[in-house]
Amino acid sequence: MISRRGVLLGAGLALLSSRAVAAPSVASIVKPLPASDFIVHGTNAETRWEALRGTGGSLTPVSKFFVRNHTSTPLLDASTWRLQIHGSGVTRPLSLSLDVLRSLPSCSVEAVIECAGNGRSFFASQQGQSVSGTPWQLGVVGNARWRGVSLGLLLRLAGLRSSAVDVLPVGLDAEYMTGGVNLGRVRRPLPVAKALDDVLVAYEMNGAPLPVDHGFPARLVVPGWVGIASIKWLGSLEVSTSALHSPWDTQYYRLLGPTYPAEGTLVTSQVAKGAFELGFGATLPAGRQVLTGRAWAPGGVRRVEVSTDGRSWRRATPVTRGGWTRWQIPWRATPGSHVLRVRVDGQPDEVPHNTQGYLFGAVVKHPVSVV
Ligand SMILES: Nc1nc2c(c(=O)[nH]1)N[C@H]1C(S)=C(S)[C@@H](COP(=O)(O)O)O[C@H]1N2
Ligand SMILES: [Mo]
Repeated sequence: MISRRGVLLGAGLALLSSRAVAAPSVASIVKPLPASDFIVHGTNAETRWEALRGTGGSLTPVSKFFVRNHTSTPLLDASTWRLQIHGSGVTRPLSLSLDVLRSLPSCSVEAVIECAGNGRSFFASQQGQSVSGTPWQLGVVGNARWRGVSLGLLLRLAGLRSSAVDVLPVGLDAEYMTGGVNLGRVRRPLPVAKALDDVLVAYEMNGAPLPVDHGFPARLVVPGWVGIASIKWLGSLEVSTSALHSPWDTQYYRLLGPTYPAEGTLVTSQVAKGAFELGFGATLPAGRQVLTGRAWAPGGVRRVEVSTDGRSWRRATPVTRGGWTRWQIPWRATPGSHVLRVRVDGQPDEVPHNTQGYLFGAVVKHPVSVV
């Protein structure tokens, strides 16, 4: 006999699955994730490069910006939200409301945020190496204009001690469970030297309040560093006169492998990369055309070269500069299969293996067919 409860449950599941078809978003991410713009991996969504081809300017529109969530986007109440700055490294602990944060002198920066695992799938497909983690292609990177308050200013307002060494930003999303272990809130120490350099506590993205999936009401933006440094849904900053640690600097974000020291090398800066505004395996019409793409490197891009014949390289022309460089190059495409490559600031053909597949900085082979 089927119980009433069972029937209700069945009806509920049917409703859920029809909703899932109608709304192309995953539960952990709030914004829509149309298949034309994103490839969804679990709680995360990577941007399709071909979806950026038609966009103007150099910024990634919020609607196409990748989302990397360890758990789910939390819906925080801006009226009760506070940013706590505390710890042995400050003399005047602060608790700042969003209104107070917004009333402080602001600055804006155009900067790329990129996941340390961007390009991870190419360790396997190009180098035959197995790595753990989400097999991203090249789409966990985006460029936005961020507005907020300089972290250096906030630390000085809190009475930063000259003996302070580390800042630990903590996110207000749920605690992260993996393999049955609770690693606690997403957090990752940042050296005071970087915190005082160019880091922002951002409350705006591309001229509008920070969207919920990208850290509303405020997040860190740590230019040039791996995405995990840019903690979203920022709740507190512990400032300490002794070194701080979390699983995000002791267990993750270390380069471990045959060419690295036994304890691994901590991942901080990103590496130069480039991508075509084309899908992998895209079909293009034969004849004269213009290939377009983008290039990015922590200190800015110096040289973008493209190969369309598997042998020679030609310089691409920069079109816009900023957090990243949009570039273009003409190509006379002949029918058949081709491998396109873009090389930024002399990227190598291969990179040393690391077990967690971070910083894939080698030139990526991009197959296309021309008809
Ligand atoms: N609180 C919190 N901050 C976080 C994360 C997270 O899951 N929780 N993910 C980090 C990682 S790994 C990356 S790559 C970037 C992604 O930023 P985005 O989702 O705005 O693109 O946020 C970082 N900040
Ligand atoms: Mo990331």
